[in-house]
Amino acid sequence: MAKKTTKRRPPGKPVVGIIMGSQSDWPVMRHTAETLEALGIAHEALIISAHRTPKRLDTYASEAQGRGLKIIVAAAGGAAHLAGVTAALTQLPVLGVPMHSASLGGLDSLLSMVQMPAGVPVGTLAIGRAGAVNAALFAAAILGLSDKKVAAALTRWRERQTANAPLVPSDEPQPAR
Ligand code: RP5
Repeated sequence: MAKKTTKRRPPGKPVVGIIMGSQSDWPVMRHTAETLEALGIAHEALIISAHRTPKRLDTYASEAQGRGLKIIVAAAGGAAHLAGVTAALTQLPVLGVPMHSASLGGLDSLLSMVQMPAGVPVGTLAIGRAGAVNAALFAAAILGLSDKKVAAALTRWRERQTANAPLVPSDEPQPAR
C-alpha cells in the first residue's frame, strides 16, 4: 500500500500514516511529513478520499493496525468526513487536520471533523498548516509514551523552538509560520 511520496523519509516501517482527500491538500500536509521527518518518525503519505476512493479507504483503514501503523493523520476539506470514517474503520488514534476551503474558509472542514457524535473520536487540530505541524507533534507525544527515542526527539524539537524565540521583535520581514 505504501508509496514513495516524500524524498527524505526516515527509514523503517511507517508508524504514522498521513492520508489526505486530494492532491490539493499536499502543500499543507507536507508540513506533517516534514515535521515527522525532523523527529525521525517513519511515516507514509497517501491520497485517500472517503467519497472519491471509498474502497481504498476501507482497505487502508482496515489493514492499518496489522501493517504496524500506530497513528493515522487524516486531512480533508469541505464536508471532511475522511477522518470520521477512518476512525470508524480502525481503533488506531485518528488525528484530523481540517483543510482551508474556498467557500467557508475551512470552518466547514473543522466542524465536520470536530463534531463527531459520541462513540467514534477524531482528535481534531487547527485548520491548515498549524494543524498539520501539530498533528505530527501530537503523534510524537503519543508515540513518545512508549518510545524513548521519539520522546527525546520531541524534547530537542521543543528546546530548539524555545531557543529560536527572540526576546526583542525585529523590523525585518519574517518567514510565514
Ligand atoms: C476534499 O475536497 C479534499 O480533502 C480537499 O481538501 C477538497 C477539495 O479537493 P479538490 O477538489 O481540490 O481535489 O475531498
